[in-house]
Amino acid sequence: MPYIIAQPYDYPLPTDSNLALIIIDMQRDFMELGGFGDILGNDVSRLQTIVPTLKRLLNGCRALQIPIFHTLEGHQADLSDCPESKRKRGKGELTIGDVGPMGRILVLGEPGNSIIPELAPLSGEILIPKPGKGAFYNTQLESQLQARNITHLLTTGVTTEVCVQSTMREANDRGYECLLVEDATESYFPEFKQSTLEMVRAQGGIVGWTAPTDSVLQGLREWRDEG
Ligand code: TIU
Repeated sequence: MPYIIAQPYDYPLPTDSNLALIIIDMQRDFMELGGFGDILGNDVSRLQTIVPTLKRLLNGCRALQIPIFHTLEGHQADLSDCPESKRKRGKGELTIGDVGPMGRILVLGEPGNSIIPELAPLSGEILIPKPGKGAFYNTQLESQLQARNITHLLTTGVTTEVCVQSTMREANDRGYECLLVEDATESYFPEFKQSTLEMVRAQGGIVGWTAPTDSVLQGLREWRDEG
């Protein structure tokens, strides 16, 4: 039985279904000054630290022909999919839909609302725009996973305790086997990242597993060699 060395115990890889890499919201809005993350009052520079590791994981998965999903948090131009509660929240002068240095904040199609160039999707990879924190809410994600018989998700991206954790919890409730890649996710708050890793794998893996990129790539290569 192929597996990834992980916590709280080895993560079994699928034998008659598929696995995907899902990269959550690696978009300029969260990574750069003037975006949504910045206007919420966060130090966006922290998130840059995972880019080389996530790129290595992405390239490794591409080489192994693992399906890749990218998500992008953003709203329709008329904000019809943005609850007033979300728009009102935050402490900056600007809010969702207002014009900032990278265009309208958190609006689909605006310059800031794009995946950072280092991790830009290639053709054949699936981009899921999402209005919420969890990637299953009001999106095509579940039907796209089902169409590919995907049961296992490697989750990565930003921010660990917000969109990444929300997505893992949504996935877990839908029966997906989720592994959070420890050094391919980051938060504006180091203590929240650490707590999230612990929350996910506590109680015998109540939400799923965690493992570093090196362990993930090693397990995936062995799995592909055996398969
Ligand atoms: N604010 C924050 O930490 N995150 C978000 O608003 N979205 C995501 O996590 N993608």
